[in-house]
Amino acid sequence: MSEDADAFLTEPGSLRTPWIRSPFFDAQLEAAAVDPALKERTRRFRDDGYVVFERAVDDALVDEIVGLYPWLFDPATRIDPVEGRPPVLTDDPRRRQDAWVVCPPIRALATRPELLEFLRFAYGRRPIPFQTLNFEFGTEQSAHSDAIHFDTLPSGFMCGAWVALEDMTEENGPLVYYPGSHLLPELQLEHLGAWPAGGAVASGPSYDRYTAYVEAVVRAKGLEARRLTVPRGTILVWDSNLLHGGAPIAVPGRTRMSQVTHYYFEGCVYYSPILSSRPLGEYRLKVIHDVVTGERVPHTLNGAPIEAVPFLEGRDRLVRPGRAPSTLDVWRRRAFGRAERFLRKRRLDRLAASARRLGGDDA
Ligand SMILES: O=C(O)CCC(=O)C(=O)O
Repeated sequence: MSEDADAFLTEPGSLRTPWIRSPFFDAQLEAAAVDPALKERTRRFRDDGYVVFERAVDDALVDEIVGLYPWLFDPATRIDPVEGRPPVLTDDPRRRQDAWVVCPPIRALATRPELLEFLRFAYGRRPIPFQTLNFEFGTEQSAHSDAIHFDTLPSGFMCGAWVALEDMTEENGPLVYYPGSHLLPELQLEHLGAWPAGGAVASGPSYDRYTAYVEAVVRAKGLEARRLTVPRGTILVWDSNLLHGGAPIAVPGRTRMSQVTHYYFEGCVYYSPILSSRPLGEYRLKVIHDVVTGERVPHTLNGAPIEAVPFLEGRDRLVRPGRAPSTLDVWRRRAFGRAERFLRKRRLDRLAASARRLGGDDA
């Protein structure tokens, strides 16, 4: 066997996919010298698309976060921007985005070392918590997967962790999730025959088409919906492609305090599929900050630098640094390319080779 083939079989990082999605995962997991409970949990995460850590968060931390809620959700609260950090978004009355910037306990929950260690093991790369969402009430959101909002190049390096900040019951609109749905094809707009909208918000005809698809696929595959009725302090981690949403609030006015953290992984390009066109190579890149360090995270492809060239409607095209051709370059290449083909047809090979060189292609 070649050394390269051997490396694919035995070294988890050889294939640049999340480890849990690698075809070599089972044998490599078997060989890993780690706690059997961690192995079992990781295998279940791969098979089911989610894993639950019951009562994993200490009461004191949950109390601290809940203690912030009256201030955080008071419509009169104004939060000043913090230099070099994302803004805390308060415009949606039902949720607070990136409150980690000003609330240390929310940041502590998003960066729990045990969770980061689990994710590092399952994905084979360092996790980067990049967004927190705090909810006071159930979202009643329709089923969706995070993969339509957040993906990476290479794909799949994303997941979410949902934390109950109070007991979850049938009354307060618990989280709904569909075990195994992460194995459905990972959709991009081209699969729906749709084009990305301009602007930064994932709503409009493309999103409607996406939710119609989800409704249909749940019915066609007979996917079972489970409700997460669990005690406070419980965490559910979902694979980016797991379908989930919020159940209706059965008793109006009942709170359902929860926190979601979204994680990317290092060494990727981070983008929003619903606002991008992958076949055209146009990406709506995400500006992300690592909640652990507070620093901006650069886009790289497996660690190699990538440059974004602004294109249309907030989308960028990606190039390796220094390799973005100017318009003049493109014209030159085209003209000499034509000349090369013309000369080759007439068997003027030496002249054709010169045309190729002058076109900027030495290979
Ligand atoms: O909390 C919920 O009901 C759903 C949250 C959610 O879908 C998300 O944050 O991606």
